Amino acid sequence: MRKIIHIDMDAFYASVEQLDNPKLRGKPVIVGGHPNSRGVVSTCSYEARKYGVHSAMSSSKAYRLCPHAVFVHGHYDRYIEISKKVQAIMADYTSLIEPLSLDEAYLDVTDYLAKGSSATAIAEEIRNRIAQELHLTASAGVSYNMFLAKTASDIKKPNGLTVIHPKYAKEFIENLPVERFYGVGKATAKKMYELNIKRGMDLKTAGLNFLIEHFGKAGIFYYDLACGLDHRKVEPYHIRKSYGKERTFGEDIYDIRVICQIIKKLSYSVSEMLNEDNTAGKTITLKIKYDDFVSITRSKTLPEYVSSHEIISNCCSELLSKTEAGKRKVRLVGVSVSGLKNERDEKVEDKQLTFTFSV
Ligand code: TTP
Ligand code: MG
Repeated sequence: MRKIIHIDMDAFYASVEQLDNPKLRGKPVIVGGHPNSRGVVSTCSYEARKYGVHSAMSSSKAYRLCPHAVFVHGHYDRYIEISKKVQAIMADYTSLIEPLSLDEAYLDVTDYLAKGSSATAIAEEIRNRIAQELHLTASAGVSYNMFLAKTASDIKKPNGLTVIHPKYAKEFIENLPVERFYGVGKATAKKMYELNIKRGMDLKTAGLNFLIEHFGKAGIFYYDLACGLDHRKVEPYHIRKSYGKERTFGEDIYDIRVICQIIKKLSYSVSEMLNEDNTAGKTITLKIKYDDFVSITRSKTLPEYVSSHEIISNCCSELLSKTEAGKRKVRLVGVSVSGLKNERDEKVEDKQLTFTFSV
């Protein structure tokens, strides 16, 4: 049986802000857009969570819920710096580390356990070192697969460790609400509830065929999870799927010429990113978010790999005509390139830099 650890830093961006500015410690801190901007909350300290503030909430709502909170803009370079230090600590225990974002990683320690040691002891040691060396806290989950380790790390947040022993996994999964299952988003959870599937045990009772019938291929995955099986491996090499950039406007835009200008700029940045990594892609995608927050994407796949900003930009302008931009107000435009070549060559360091910052 494998030994998997999932480590997730607590209120990561907000904790780094509190570390760097002692005046913020013990206070509700909100990292993200300014309260009277149209920005969103990236994250907030646990002191602010008591008021109901959470990630992805609009900053104006966060302000209404917690007017005495301190709003700060993110210091992204600093988060990257700390993230590297956290990963350096983890690297002392295994080379099988798969970072999911700046503040979160899976570790497979199966083949790295010293005699008499345990995955739990390693997880505890990593948490202690993060506390002592970096003055930050992390939560950890330990189990025999990735799904259970990640689910476990959330249970005693902040600053906690949870072990899901194989002996107790069956009972744990049976009682787990479907929305906590890996890959089950809001829409899928709603559909499951409509089918009277509320917990792990209901997924198992529904059976493989029923789940495939209603959820397609994903049904197989859900069924396996419900049976305590997750065959995913901790992959130290991240395969990057796309390069993209997007921009939200201060004011909703009608004028198609302005949107074309923005597309040009975004295409330029995306092209630069592709060239820096010496890669190119075949599929160009334009994303538009209208003023009612509905997002759509339009894509085109070219016969050749491209990285040129002109081609990307021209292609997006063409895709723009397939949207309702100009007839409806637009609040966000995004450009991305996927279907990349050299996909398998990318290293872990690249992954860290691709984590998008949602401020
Ligand atoms: P999370 O681990 O989801 O959140 P967290 O570390 O702030 O809090 P928790 O204690 O619950 O783990 O995300 C890690 C960082 O990623 C977070 O500090 C900020 C950033 N982030 C965003 O920028 N936007 C988002 O919507 C989310 C969820 C996270
Ligand atoms: Mg976190």
